[in-house]
Amino acid sequence: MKYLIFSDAHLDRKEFEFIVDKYKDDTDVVARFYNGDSQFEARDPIFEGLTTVVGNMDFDQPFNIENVYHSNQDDITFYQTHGHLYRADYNLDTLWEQANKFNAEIVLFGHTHEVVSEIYKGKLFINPGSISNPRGPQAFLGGTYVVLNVTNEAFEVDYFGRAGEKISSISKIFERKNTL
Ligand SMILES: [Mn+2]
Repeated sequence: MKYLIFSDAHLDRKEFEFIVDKYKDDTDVVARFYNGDSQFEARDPIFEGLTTVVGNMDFDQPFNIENVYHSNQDDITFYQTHGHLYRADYNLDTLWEQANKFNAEIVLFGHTHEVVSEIYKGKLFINPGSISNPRGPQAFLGGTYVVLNVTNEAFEVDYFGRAGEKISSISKIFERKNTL
């Protein structure tokens, strides 16, 4: 099945809505994760159907700090948080420790606005980058998001640009047997 993962829109409502609309009728997409820092109100209808968390620039109280999501379809557990509370700027260890409390094998975060997809100590870490304010080596792409495709054998992390075009150069495939 597929999982939409995007983050750090920072008031770019038009792009946020473009991404949600693009996948809203895709029945292969079983969950839609937004990793924080929209700067929209938590009750904003834009979040309908999304699993979301609070970012350091979200000052509305009702957002969750973290979410644990188990997919029965793929028998995997996701841990989602923005990252500012777990030292995502510095390394993946603090995030790893937190995700491991919930036996999550996939860790979703944002905050740094930098693209990350790697297996670290048996967990797949995904930062989709920012859709509106990218930083780091992939900033020249102008903004990115992810569609994760899970099969019996693999995690396919597909990156897309703001116009919905696939970016093959940074998309990756990981074997599931390499995660715990
Ligand atoms: Mn941010």
